[in-house]
Amino acid sequence: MNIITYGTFDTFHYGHLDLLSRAKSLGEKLVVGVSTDQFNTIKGKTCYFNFEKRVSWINQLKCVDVVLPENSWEQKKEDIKKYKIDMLVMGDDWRDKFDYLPCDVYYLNRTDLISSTEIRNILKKEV
Ligand code: C2G
Repeated sequence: MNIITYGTFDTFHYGHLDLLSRAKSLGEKLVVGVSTDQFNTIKGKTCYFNFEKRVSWINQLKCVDVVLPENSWEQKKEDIKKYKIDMLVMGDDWRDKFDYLPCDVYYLNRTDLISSTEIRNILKKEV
């Protein structure tokens, strides 16, 4: 099974890693779309680290097979076709949001007590 997931992965942390490793365990190949800085602006998200840095972390992960830029909400359908995706996996903060897509969609429990927002706030205080 080919799995896909998407994320910003700012201040990469164990919540992201547990999501990605659980997603990979559901199939043979894991494709990860990393939100570009421009797309994060559309998402209304500000990042502490830029796209190049965030992609570099994901590229180093053993559980990840393909990394691609996420430029828009709409590209998921093309990605699913291009990479012959069987299942989209997301954390359950996205529950029901992607059920319209032409593949299985599976929402995994988010990891508690850790978030990029909290880490960013700590980093900002340190400056
Ligand atoms: N996540 C998690 N546990 C956390 C934090 C995040 O399981 N403590 C999961 C999220 O549910 C998501 C993935 O890790 O599935 C990436 O989280 P973000 O980097 O916050 O991604 P987001 O900004 O939600 O972007 O088109 C989809 C969007 O690009 C998702």
